[in-house]
Amino acid sequence: SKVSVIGLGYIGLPTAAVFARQGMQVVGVDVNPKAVDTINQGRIHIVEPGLQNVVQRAVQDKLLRAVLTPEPADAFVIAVPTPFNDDYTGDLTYIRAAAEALAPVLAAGNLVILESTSPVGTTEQLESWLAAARPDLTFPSSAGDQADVQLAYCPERVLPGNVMHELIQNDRVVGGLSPRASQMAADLYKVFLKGDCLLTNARTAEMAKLTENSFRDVNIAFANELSLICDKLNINVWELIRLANHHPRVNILQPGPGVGGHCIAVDPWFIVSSAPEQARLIRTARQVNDYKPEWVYERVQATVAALGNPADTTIACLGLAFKANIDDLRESPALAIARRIAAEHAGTTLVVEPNIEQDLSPVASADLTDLDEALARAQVIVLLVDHEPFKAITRAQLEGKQWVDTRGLIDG
Ligand code: SAJ
Repeated sequence: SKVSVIGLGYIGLPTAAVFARQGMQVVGVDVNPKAVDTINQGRIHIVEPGLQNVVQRAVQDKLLRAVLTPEPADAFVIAVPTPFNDDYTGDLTYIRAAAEALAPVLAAGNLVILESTSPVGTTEQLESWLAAARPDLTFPSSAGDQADVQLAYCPERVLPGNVMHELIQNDRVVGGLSPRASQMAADLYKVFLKGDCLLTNARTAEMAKLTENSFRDVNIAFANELSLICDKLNINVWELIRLANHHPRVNILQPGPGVGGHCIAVDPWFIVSSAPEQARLIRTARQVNDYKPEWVYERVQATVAALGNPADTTIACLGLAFKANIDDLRESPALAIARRIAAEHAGTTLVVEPNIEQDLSPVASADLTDLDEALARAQVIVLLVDHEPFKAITRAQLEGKQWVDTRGLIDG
């Protein structure tokens, strides 16, 4: 049977590739002609360890090809972005566009799976868009198990940087709009999945994805709030957390410069906007995490001011990515802090990001340089990301310098 994956990004492309690796015919669909061309040449347009080989092999074996518009298939997997609007509701533009593109090629017997992280109710919304475009077909909300086209919501849970492993090994929540849809979706994932498929309905599956990321956000907020409290009370937060975590039922996460990435900093808002009165803790956690970059910036400013001569002070920002050992800058608090420093600091700002090889610094008016040069030139070091090379920095190298350590690399 043939599967079509719509949206060939961080999730869609690896998913298409692992279906093809199992010998399935896979057609990937993306609106970006450059991505389509790159994939058809057996190459990839995103950074993810282990993906390149699998894509290359699948294209060579003629199991995977990419196209710009959908063609008929047995199953469709939608993995397009869901950004959020100014009012924190989910922006379903891309899902709607995918639905409108795929509706003309839908046929009786098809399964449509939504993987994009979405507000609760989106799979039902997707069904109504498809049903409006195809009045000749029946759908689960009216025809249940007997519907011509079945729909399910199946969130991905993979960790960027470890996608090729987690895609196969992680358990998956599979939520159909009918019991038959859940079963069909589970059968499809079993083609490559070693983890279990846990069957439920679509709304619960949608909420499960949002819940997992909100759980992490709330826990990181707890650590970030502790870092502010400890600063005020003159306690080393890293030591404090280490000690508290010796309790058999306590497991506090690590404070940082804030929460970045396109998932954890976004998904909790989908819960808050659909239940604003009830989601008080989840909203507050978002606010605590969103405030952290501001707090770090103020620390840097105070540190520079204390030295007395801002115009002659060089600041080095270490790390721009949203977390360790990746190149992803989306929603990165480190990038936001570095940009603000570069824009407002009267002296020189240097930035170091070992995972980005480019001549142009993503921070305007700051020089992208290497670690040794930054340590040699700067009087103030701002540690923003716990990249592997930064872990080797010693206190001796910081002799005579000031530093603001958001990740506990020196202070921890
Ligand atoms: N962070 C901290 N302190 C910590 C842990 C993380 O400050 O102790 C920060 C990171 O530096 C980063 C942010 O949180 O800025 C998020 O990083 P992350 O590693 O927690 O998560 P992501 O965004 O890379 O991936 C998450 C994962 N979700 C969970 O762990 C519940 C992943 O499994 C999801 O598939 C992914 O979101 C997604 O796509 O939704």
